[in-house]
Amino acid sequence: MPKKFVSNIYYHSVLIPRLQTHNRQNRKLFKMVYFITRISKRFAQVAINCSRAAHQTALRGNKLSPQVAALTPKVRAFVERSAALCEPEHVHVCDGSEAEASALLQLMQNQGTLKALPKYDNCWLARTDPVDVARVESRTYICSEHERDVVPVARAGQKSALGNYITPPDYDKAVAERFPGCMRGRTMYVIPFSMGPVGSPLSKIGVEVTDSPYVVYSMRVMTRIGASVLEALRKDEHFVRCLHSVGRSDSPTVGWPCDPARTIILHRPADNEIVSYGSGYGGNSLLGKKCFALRLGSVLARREGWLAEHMLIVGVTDPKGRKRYIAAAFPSACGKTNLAMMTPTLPGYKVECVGDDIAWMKFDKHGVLRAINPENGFFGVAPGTSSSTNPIAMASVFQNTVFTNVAETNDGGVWWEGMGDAPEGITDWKGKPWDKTMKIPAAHPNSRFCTPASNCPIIDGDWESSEGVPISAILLGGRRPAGVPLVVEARDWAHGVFLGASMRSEATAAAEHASKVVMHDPFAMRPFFGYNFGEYLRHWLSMPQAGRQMPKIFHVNWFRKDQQGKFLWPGFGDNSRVLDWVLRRCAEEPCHTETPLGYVPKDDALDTSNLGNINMKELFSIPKDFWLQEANAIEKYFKEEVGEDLPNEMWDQLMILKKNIQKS
Ligand code: GTP
Ligand code: SPV
Ligand code: MN
Repeated sequence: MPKKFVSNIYYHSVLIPRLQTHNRQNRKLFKMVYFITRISKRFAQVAINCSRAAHQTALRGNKLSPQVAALTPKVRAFVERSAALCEPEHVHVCDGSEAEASALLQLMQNQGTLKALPKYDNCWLARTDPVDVARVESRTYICSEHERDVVPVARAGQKSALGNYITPPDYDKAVAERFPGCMRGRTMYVIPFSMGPVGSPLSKIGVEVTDSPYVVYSMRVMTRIGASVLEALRKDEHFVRCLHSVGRSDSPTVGWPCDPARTIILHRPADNEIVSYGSGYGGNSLLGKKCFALRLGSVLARREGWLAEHMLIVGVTDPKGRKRYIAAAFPSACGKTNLAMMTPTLPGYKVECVGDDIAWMKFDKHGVLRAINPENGFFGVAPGTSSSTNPIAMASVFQNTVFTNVAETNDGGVWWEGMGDAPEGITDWKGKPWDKTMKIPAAHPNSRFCTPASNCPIIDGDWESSEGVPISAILLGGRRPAGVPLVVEARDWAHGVFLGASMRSEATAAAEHASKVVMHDPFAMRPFFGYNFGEYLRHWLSMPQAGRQMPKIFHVNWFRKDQQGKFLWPGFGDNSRVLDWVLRRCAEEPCHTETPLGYVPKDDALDTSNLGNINMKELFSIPKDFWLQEANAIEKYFKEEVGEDLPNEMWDQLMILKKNIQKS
């Protein structure tokens, strides 16, 4: 069956033959002229421009496929411009149908991008080029007229830890150096996608053009794509333009073309534009996720008075049947997916999942903070996921899932570190035979599953509600092996914003950082700010307004270790014990006590029944020396990275912290 659709996509529903002929003629002309370039570089540039202009002319008028011609004017203009620039062989507008999905799967198997995992139902394994395995923060840029729009004044003209600025001319140059002709011989897919349920007032639309069928297939899992989105665009043609190419390198990996040496990820918020070249993996290429939902999203959110955050959303029902929703910001690979799908160990508790990575939140007219998950699937870290740590994820991922860079078993299944005992006959993520005596991991630490949210057995009944779910509490947290207590409640909103601003966490494999250093990662947004962090804090500080019910803010740390390097807290399902305390605090139960850092559970207020021996004293200790150093590190960070752009409230909070520690 798929063959028919493959041919449909690749030979019929594309640019009409006349255009192809035109292309060939253009190319001959281009080649001829290129020969002459040896004589004059300048002459060549003129020729390239002519060739491109001819291509553009060919793409205009009635020479396009009916699919492209049927697009709304702005989408069509974007597609035409992208095609003229990238010179694909074909253009295919995605309708999101099952037939299209089957055709993509067939094509990717033929090309060696995917292989079937016969042990499961409609599951697939992709192996990337071994250098294209994580987000590349060092090559991710935000463009604006003024540097200060993007990074705080303290780092003007220098490298900032809070974002990379690129000037408009350099942005244009980066595009011009990479994109012309980059899709030759390939199909350019046009993916109309909605972040959030199609039609929700909180949702936003994007159109991604890409030459990667893997990206198309992943986008149909992670977002809502296709005909319904095109329909929505007929009513309102606002959309974010997303241009993506895996690029071309001199020695492409079979099945995984990419161009790591020239990879670049660009954002121009003022023009609602994202451009990504050279990588096919994760946040680099699934442009709805970090690029749109967070970097552009944070800019839109500030403009329109809402919040676009790197947060999971869960519904928690207590034994009395009271349900509240919690949002939580943890840096990449620090436990969002796990908390979002948690199986509580506390009897009578129920957790339901709304989202595991991104929250778009807005106060409604009753003053309630409402959140939607703009995504439609989970792009979750595989290693460490097991039936003991995250049985819900394990129940979700063995159908309709694409696994990338996990290890393969000889019965057509998958394996990763932490899943359980390694069976015999494993092939590692690079496709090499592997056994447990080897010192290298079988699955890449940032290997992932890409699975539809609807697979999740505990998906919340309101997860697609168009008004969003009401948020009672916001958790912030990171990997802090030392010094930071299990849970601390902020004394008030400004203190909560300070807890977010001063967050730090051990580096993880989700980005290209080499070691496990503890890095500042304010609000878990460090790699995802779309604008000046000082302004971001000001935006958060502006949230409390008359008539609004402000959520309580907490800082949590599941990762504190003892002297022997063992986790002091069992984590995972036992984090429900912390949620229990959080919910009781939301109900204003006086189960807290004051410390220099904020409120913590008073003696015995944290339910540790049946947990065995937990060193609560160490888990909640606030070592004076550590905190003096921490406060100094925060001060240094604020001064060196933010400077004058830091709101005064944050300096005030730092002074309170210092004073409290000194007194302790
Ligand atoms: P991204 O998808 O990169 O944003 O990551 P994430 O924040 O969703 O992290 P995820 O839930 O996938 O967890 C990442 C790693 O942290 C996995 O190896 C988990 O097993 C581990 N982890 C999650 N929760 C806990 C916990 O409560 N305690 C401990 N010790 N480890 C945890
Ligand atoms: C993260 O790094 O936070 C991820 C993976 O969720 S990626 O989509 O690659 O950004
Ligand atoms: Mn996750």
